[in-house]
Amino acid sequence: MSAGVPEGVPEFPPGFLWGAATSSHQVEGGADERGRSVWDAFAEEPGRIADGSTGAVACDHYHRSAEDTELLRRLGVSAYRFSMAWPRIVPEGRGRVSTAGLDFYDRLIDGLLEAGIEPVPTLYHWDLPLPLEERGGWLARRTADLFADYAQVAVDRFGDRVLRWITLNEPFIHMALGYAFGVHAPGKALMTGALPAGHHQLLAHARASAVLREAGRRVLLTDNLTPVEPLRDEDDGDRAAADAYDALHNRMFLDPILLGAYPDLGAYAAAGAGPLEEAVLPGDLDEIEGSVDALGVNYYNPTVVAAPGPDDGGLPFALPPYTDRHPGTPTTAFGWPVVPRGLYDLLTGLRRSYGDRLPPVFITENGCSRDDAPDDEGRVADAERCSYMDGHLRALADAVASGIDARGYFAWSLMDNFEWAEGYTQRFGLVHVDFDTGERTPKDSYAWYRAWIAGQNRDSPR
Ligand code: IFM
Repeated sequence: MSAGVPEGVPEFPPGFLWGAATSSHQVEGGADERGRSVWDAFAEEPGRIADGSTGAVACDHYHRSAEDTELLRRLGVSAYRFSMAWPRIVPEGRGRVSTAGLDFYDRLIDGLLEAGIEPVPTLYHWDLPLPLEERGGWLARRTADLFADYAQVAVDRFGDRVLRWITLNEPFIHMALGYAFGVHAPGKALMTGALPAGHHQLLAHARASAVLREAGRRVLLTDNLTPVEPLRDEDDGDRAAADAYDALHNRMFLDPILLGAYPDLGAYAAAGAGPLEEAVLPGDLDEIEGSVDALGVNYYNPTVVAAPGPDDGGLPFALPPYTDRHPGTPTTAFGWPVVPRGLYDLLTGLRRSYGDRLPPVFITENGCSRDDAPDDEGRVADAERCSYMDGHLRALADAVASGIDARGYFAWSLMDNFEWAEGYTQRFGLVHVDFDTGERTPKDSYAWYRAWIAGQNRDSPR
């Protein structure tokens, strides 16, 4: 597919938000002008990041936010999802507030509003202030209260201009990769001992939600969700493993909010699921239930699950390549399967599971990585990304046509950035970033998305 105007663009509901997303640690840089986070310390440990890089400079968005706002304005988006760095606003994680940090987000928000773009901040996208990690991080219940204090600081300062707030980004991925498997910061490999880090994030979300609602703001939690299927439909072991995986990845972070209870994690008992029961205190689930006004959904791919083998560390599942069940499925540079229909399956599956309890949804991330580089004329021809977005947006349109109340879509990402443990080796941007010079080059997908948005109704946001 070329970067021309997409054909037959389906109409989305009036007021649907068209956006792009980033996160603080992945784009901001300006590390000397904020407190240290877990990711600073983690990336400095040899061998943690694929290319040995850090997020100290990243896209230097901290010093180039006006230029990036202009890129968003020219893209034609109606909303921008970014995250606030907790260590930039509250450098030690509690106590002293940084005026310079607040001023930075003031400038960003005001610039966005002047450009006619709704700011949609995420309060926490994995960059925990390092002093809090040294006191237990998300394994410590107290972190939930400190997060609510930080939410109060943010809403006091920005609540007059920001309506929609996302509390946390992808608590499952943060728990699993950061605390269970140790491949993300803070690098702990506790296996099921990580479960309290999930519960404390949900508690933090609920307490911050109460603060934001008290200020009359709307609250989202963004989950990374994946439709799950067994490797072999007829195999009882694979089906049980798929259920166990679904309970952990999806339902552990949805059921408490939408149903007021954790799913059955009995399959994890052999691996030791007890820590979760110990972490959940009376009253916690009452606080968590109903704590969102809308759900943020990050969708990248479906997951195929098989019965575990002896090398699966006592966990009740194994994760074979998606292509073991669906040979020939194309993959991104990351190796993730490209399955646009999975977005439709995911959203309609959520409605089947939660019925009327499913709130409106915003797709808060969707995108693909690719080995992008400018050609001799300086053009970045990323036809696969255009095709990826086209397929996913059409699947989303089908979901909307089937009755799903979807109210926005945010492309991940506005620009290439620090892709966590992969460093700068995985490029997800609509805009190419030269990490030596900081130079931004809009890719073909940027023009493609601009054309797609231009074909849509741009009523004021709901
Ligand atoms: O870059 C990440 C983002 O920080 C969280 N969701 C998935 C993206 C791609 O891996």
